[in-house]
Amino acid sequence: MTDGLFITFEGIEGCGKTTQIRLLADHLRAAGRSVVLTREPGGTPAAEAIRTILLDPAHDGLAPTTELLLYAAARAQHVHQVIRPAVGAGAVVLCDRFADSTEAYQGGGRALSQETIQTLRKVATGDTWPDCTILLDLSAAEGLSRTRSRGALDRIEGEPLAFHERVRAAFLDIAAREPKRVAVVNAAASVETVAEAVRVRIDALLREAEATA
Ligand code: Z5A
Repeated sequence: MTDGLFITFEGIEGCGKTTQIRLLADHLRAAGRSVVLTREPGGTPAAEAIRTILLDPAHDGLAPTTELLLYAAARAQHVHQVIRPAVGAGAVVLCDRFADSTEAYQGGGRALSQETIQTLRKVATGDTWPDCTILLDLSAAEGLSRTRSRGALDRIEGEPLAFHERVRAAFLDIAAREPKRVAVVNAAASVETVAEAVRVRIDALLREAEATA
């Protein structure tokens, strides 16, 4: 049994991750691949319970360090229970957000120390790391206008525009630092144009993985 692939989708809220991850899952399944679709925070019953705490606007007094620890705890369980076993069994794992979100939101948005964030990342993920990350890049104003038209905001969506602009800048910094892993896709384009850009990138990655297997 050869290992599968671990692919993450990242970006500010409203950038279209949920839409695109489903379209890619359909494309890969139609090509006969075994696909596991999952998300963070969440993906297991315990991690989904942590998600409820994290996104509940009633917890508006949550300290940034508490938030960071909860995201890390949810991730540790998710990696242990879902991601690592699925990749080991040969599946393509598509994950809506992963550790780059912590660097962008808790690092860029909340200004927590990079050293603490990276230390916790290693504790939570061990040697599990994405083979490829699709960064759906969109202006914070456009992303917020897409999500705000949906109605009630969660605890993080309710942060001001400047917070979301810092998050976007932090994502772009990661992409500049790791251009081989992170593909930046213009998320302001139509759903179909974005989906085609994602498919081209992932199909190339799968061909590459097969050639080296
Ligand atoms: N978070 C964190 O702080 N630290 C961490 O370590 C992790 C997460 C892992 C999770 O919320 C929150 O946790 C998130 C970051 C934080 N912050 N917030 N808020 P979530 O999972 O509930 O929310 P989200 O990840 O931000 O997703 P979202 O708001 O649901 O957006 P999306 O999945 O990226 O987009 P979408 O649902 O596919 O599309 C949004 C709308 O835009 C929808 O009406 C679509 O029809 C529309 N759309 C999609 N694509 C297009 C295009 N191309 N053109 C026009 N309209 C479009």
